[in-house]
Amino acid sequence: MVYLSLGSNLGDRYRFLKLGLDRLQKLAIDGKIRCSSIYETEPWGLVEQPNFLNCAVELECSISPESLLSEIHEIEINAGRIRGDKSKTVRWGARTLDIDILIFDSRIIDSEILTVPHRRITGRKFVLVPLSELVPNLPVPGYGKTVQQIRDECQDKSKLDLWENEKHAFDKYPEMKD
Ligand code: A4P
Ligand code: MG
Repeated sequence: MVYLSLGSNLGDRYRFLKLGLDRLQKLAIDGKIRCSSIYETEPWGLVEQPNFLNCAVELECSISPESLLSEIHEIEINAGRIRGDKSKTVRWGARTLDIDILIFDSRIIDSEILTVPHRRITGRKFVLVPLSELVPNLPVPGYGKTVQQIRDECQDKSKLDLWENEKHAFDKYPEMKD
């Protein structure tokens, strides 16, 4: 079981999230994903940029974490994201679609290209609030705490609200919320 975080703060943010969800659904073993509510969130890190839409997703997949990372990069590129050219990209800056691997089974990975659980998972409400909707009692590998415990202890004060158009969000994915 894999848990991902999706974020967008450029252009038609909801369309980019849906594009990501569509592509992730194709990667899932049974063609199903479970998605949290969508939240409108204040930018974390680099604050002078537009608000994000964020959500978390659960899926079961049979590929390796490294292959999943390549698939994710391809999905991001498909969503028009520019990557790799440092003159055009800014760390923590605005993006059409960002997908991060939060948790991959009980794996703990710290390689040059991949850190799992995500190295900033404990400091970000925009990740922990949606994720705790899906799996509050899941222990986060290597932390000895559940998602909900980490969320409750998180000091991040950035503002986060259910997205006002959230009620329309899952017209296309009625099965996805539970
Ligand atoms: N990488 C290592 N571990 C992972 C992982 N677990 N999942 C590597 C995904 N990628 C991982 O990422 C840089 C490299 O990290 C990848 O190529 C991969 O090999 P990137 O997406 O190219 O760069 P980035 O996203 O600009 O940097 P970074 O440090 O990953 O930023 P974050 O942590 O993704 O933060 N505020 C709000 N409210 N909502 C947001 O969604 N997002 C960010 C981006 C900042 N502020 C935000 C939000
Ligand atoms: Mg990222």
